Amino acid sequence: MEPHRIPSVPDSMYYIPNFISEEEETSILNKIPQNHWITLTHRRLQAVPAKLTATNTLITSTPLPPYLTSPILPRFTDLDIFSGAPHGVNHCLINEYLPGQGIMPHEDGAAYHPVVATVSLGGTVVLDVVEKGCEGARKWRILQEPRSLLVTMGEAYTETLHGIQEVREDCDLNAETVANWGLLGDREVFVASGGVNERTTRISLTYRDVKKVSTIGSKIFGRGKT
Ligand SMILES: O=C(O)CCC(=O)C(=O)O
Repeated sequence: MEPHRIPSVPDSMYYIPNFISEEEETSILNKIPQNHWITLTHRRLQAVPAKLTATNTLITSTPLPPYLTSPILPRFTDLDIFSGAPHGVNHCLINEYLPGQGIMPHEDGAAYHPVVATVSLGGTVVLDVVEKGCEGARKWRILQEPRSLLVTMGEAYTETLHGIQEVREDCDLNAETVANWGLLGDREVFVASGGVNERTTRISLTYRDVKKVSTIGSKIFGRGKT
């Protein structure tokens, strides 16, 4: 992963452009079930295989569906991304953002093993990362291109917040303002546009390992239904 490390951010964030191909991106987008969306005020989402409970437990007997695992999870294994996680990867949040939509700065927290891997589909977006707490905290901008992978772990996971501004354009994108500029797949797009990214619909797949897992509840619910 060393060649993919984003310089200047806390240890460790990694960016890999073209992690999946255009064909793989289209195939995943076509397989996302359209009747499972939960609509929030500023985006819509699907928690797969299930939402966590109030005690941050994943209650399920269903693994991630094949369209979310192949070809992505074997590539995580090749890169050793979740090698220290108790269950490997057992959860994926699918977020959809229309132009002008975003997500408030937040941390992913202790419910998960402290590694998150995000695959971007569709549009390009800037993820804002900010040090927790103190005034005058350091900030970074991470540009996420379609089909890219962003991995956050270690201090970057525990000591920073991340969010996406609710704007229709990301502006002022250049080598000085974008932390992963040198790692981008196609910088020329942003040079040609004068440093502007016009937002289009973006879907992100955020893969994690939920620490607390139970299959008991789902077995009881399953039996109850039959
Ligand atoms: O869409 C993204 O890249 C960020 C998603 C996110 O922050 C989250 O799922 O917690």
